[in-house]
Amino acid sequence: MKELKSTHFFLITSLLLFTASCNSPKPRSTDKKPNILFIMADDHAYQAISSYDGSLNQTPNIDRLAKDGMRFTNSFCTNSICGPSRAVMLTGKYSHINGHIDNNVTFDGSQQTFPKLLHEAGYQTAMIGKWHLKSDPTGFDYWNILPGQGQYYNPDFIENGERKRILGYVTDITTDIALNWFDKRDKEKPFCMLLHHKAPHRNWMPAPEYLNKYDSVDFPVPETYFDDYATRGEAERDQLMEIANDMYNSYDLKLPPINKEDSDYLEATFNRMNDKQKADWEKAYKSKNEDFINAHLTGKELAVWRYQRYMQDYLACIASVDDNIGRVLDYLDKEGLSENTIVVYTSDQGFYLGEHGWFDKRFIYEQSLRMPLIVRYPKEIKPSVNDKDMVLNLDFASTFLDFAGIPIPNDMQGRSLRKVLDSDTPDDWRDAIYYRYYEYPGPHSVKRHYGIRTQRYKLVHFYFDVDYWELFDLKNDPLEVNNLYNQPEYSSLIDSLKIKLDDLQKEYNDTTGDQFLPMPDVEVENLAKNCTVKLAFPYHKKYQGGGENGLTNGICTNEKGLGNSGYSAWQGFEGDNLDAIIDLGKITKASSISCGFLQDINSWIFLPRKVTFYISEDGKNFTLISEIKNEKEDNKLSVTREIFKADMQGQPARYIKVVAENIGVCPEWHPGKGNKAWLFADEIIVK
Ligand code: SGN
Ligand code: CA
Repeated sequence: MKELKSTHFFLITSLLLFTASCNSPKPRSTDKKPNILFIMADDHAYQAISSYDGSLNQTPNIDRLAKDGMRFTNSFCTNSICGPSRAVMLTGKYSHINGHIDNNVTFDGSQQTFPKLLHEAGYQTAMIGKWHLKSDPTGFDYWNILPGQGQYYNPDFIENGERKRILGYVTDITTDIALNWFDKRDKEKPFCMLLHHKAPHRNWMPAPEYLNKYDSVDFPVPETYFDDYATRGEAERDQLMEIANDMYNSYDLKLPPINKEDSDYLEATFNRMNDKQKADWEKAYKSKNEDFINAHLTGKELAVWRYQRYMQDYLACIASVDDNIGRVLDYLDKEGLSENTIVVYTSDQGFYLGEHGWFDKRFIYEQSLRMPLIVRYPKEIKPSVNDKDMVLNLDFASTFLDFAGIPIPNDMQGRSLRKVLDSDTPDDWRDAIYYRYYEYPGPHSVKRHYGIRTQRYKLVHFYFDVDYWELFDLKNDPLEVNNLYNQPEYSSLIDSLKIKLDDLQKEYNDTTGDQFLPMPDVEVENLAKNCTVKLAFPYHKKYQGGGENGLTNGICTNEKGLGNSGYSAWQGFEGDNLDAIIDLGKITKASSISCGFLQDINSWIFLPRKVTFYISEDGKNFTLISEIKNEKEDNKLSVTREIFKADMQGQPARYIKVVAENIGVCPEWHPGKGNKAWLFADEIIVK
């Protein structure tokens, strides 16, 4: 638009154009459409990129991009967790609009996404690496993705629907696949590639060549590592993401396992290595682990050691990411593609590297809210650091469409960054960002919250099972340890921030904040309530569904809540049948008996193959009263709850036996095929 500003004629024409199609991008019909290479790592903290902060590591290849492009320091996500952030990027819409509020949801791939719009406009589109949205990718000519979180060593990939295991290290393989696709692509068409690395996601397994890279480095311990969360609330105190307390010894810290849970966790990652890989791995950790064991560390020293080990592995994973970005940039140079390709480097969110004592993300605080963002496009972007404009992952979709000359749909909620990238930020650029996090109850137990961040302040409300606010002054308290919300002198500031928050919720249509709350469990009166239960196979201690007599405690899952209820009422059996005898206490003439079962295939939970009900007067001789086969055995419904019910016709009985047959192992078509399947039972109800 710059070249048009000089004459009245052009000014008027451009104004007319502007009013005719408010949201249309600047057409540059003479230009060749730019290619788009959207590189994303998983959980890559900006603290671990040397152009942001060189105190931890060096990332020379990511820095190459930063040197020639625009690097943002105020780039943020709207919901700091993997699946939701990716869904926001694809759709240009907030989680409450695109529906992907947390990692439990299956992405609705039928909705509008920027790859689909680019594809319709003649782009060749490819999605390679971590996807994590559960449904198959849509809008891509080619996709080759990791199932779920993916594995570091010898990962499985699903190539346009076909699953294969590939020998090697995930970051290298992901890059190989990308370069291979570049070679084979139709060179007449512009491309858009989403190149999404798994690394450096938990459990931070470095490549063989980097297993000892940081052994002799002593990383600076963050100032807030021993944060006591004073002035803040339950959410900060009750989270389960402390390096000192919540990491597994073997799985996370690569020490010898100390209990069964620890070794079970490790098995899934270690057992897929081949002999050579296992030998390299054991050799690399052996002597440093021995040193650790002999040192008998406790207390703060142990906490610091755990931080150091975390940093060594996490940063070693990033070393491979950086090398592989170098390979891709070299390829673009060699093929003459660098000039006409927009290269983006980002992460799905930020990550804690010991700040507040934490790993993981989820909170609205700076380290997990802020995403690294570097954009290189020599044709339009001058090398610079943008440390003022607040930009969002919500803006990516509109930005890509704008650069490609495709009209930006009115229902996208982000704004194109094109002018910002041209160092010509619109005067009405946002002065506050809106955030909401939902995944609670859930992994790491970070409570639900929403809030806003302005250039200087952050206002947060934690809700659902708590109700409190926080205010931080980022200028005077950049470490966010001093919650000012309850200090009277801030009350008028708080009022004005609440108005702003309210305005943003209206603007983004997030005005029914409780629509995604998990449904509370319900209480059901019945004859079996509070009766004792004897199980032939124990329930798994992770999913206790009320414990010992949980199947008769009267507490039932809410049918609308299902998997979203946090599994509080479900009792889980891993690979085993539910085989329960309940004692009604006296001979009773009941009319019916029922039990509810869950299917949640993404969590490897399947309905039973069949359920059999028996009755007995003495607890020894049981009579079969009903055998119910699962009519939907072959269904692939992602989440469903079925009640299996038998008619007792008033026959006298004191004991009732319920046997629900676990399908055993995950079926052929399932990503977990061959692994133990879960059976989840709800309440046994006798009426
Ligand atoms: C797994 C990890 C968590 C992580 C979530 C979400 N545990 O559950 O530490 O927070 O994924 O990560 S693990 O034991 O399986 O490694 S996300 O990237 O998908 O959002
Ligand atoms: Ca992530």
